[in-house]
Amino acid sequence: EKTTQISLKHGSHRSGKRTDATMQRWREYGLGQFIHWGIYSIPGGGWDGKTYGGAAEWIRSWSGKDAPNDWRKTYDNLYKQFNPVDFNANKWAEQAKNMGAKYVIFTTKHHDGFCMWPSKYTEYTIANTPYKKDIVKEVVDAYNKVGIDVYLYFSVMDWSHQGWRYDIKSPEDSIAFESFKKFTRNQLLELLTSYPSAKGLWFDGTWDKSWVKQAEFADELETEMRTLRPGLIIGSRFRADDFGKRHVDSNGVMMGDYEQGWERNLPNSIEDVHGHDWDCVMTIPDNQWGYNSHWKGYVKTPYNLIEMLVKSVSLSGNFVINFGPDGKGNIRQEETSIAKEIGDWMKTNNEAIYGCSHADMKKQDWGYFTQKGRKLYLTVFNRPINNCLNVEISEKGVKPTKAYFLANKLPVAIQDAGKNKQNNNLYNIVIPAKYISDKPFVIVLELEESQ
Ligand code: JFZ
Repeated sequence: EKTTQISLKHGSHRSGKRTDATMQRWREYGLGQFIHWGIYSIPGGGWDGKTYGGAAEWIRSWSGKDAPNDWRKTYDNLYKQFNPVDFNANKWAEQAKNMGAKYVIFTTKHHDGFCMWPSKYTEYTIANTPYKKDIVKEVVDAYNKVGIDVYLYFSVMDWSHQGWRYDIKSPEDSIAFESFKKFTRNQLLELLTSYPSAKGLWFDGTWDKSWVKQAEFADELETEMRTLRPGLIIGSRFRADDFGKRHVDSNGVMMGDYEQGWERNLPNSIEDVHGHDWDCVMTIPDNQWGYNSHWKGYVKTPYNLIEMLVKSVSLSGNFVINFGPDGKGNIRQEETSIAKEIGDWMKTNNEAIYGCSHADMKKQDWGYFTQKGRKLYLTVFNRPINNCLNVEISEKGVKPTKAYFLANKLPVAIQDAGKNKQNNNLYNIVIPAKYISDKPFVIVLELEESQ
């Protein structure tokens, strides 16, 4: 713990979690969907018969070594053929809803700078493609219609803007970057004004020195956006403090409303979370966000993803699964079937997810605890040979009152497992031997009121 506080003009402006209803709604989502869709979805990780191993949405940056010389020029003209004839925002929204997602994060602009909305601050937008229509609007409207909250992904780094710099080393860089800052502010205010139902912004591409040096500008812009849209939710990845410290300021206090650092990575214990709100964004293959026609390596199964979801909620976080539609607007078969399987599981078990959070219980090897009020949810991934789920109740003197399967409310026996030196609140929840399941399942354990 730090005892002396460094004086910061542009550090965090709050300690502890947000307490308002809008943020509480975010906290209760449990499951979200990420969509990476843009010009990179046309080549889909390959070009001229070559496939590339890196993340497909980064393909423009690989010109040089093994890509054709004019690749960047080719890439920058791809928008002239962007015409996703199969795109149907309502169909995507329906699929997300059936999967059980409560929020979606949609790429309005990735690192290449192509805008999926008709921004008036650049020509490089959807308005100048054969498709013409405002895709951000279609997505926002369709998802809102089925009750899913929308968050706008926005990359600050923009390879298409002549003022973008990785660092500022000369007066020329400085002048160029000033024009870029103005452009960025314009675009963000434009997005917030054009899509007022969007609940928040998901920032990316903020790691370069040029941006890290803009503590004052970014802080003021954040305030301006929050004033324009009270309740707006912004993660920890937007700005740096006076000393260039990101996510968490020089006094160790998180900047933004939730920790955005859990990218393809999960905390392992509640200590890892440091009392922050957080979400984890996860790809289905190893590291592909945009469409890649040739998924290589291990592809996560619905079982893997459900375990990550339950683990996230057990540590009071949200879990967000990425989808990368192709250049025509189709969600690939692999993703569709994963969404369906997760949705089937969620239909039976979502009570263990929505509105649930960390339970103050000793972690057990059979799976994860989540909690809402006096109900504990035991999601079982590793069924013990003896069918006994060990439970230690941390709250002194509190007894479990009943246990039952979430799926059908059939009762499950609670066996007093005695006491040991550390704890006299040990129980076995006994799974009936004849109960067979090929999927993770949930047992509800109700507790007495606190003493
Ligand atoms: C970024 C992007 O570069 C990538 O294309 C994708 O959009 C992803 C969601 O975000 O990649 C990141 C961002 C953050 C970290 C790593 C890769 N991080 O915090 O470790």
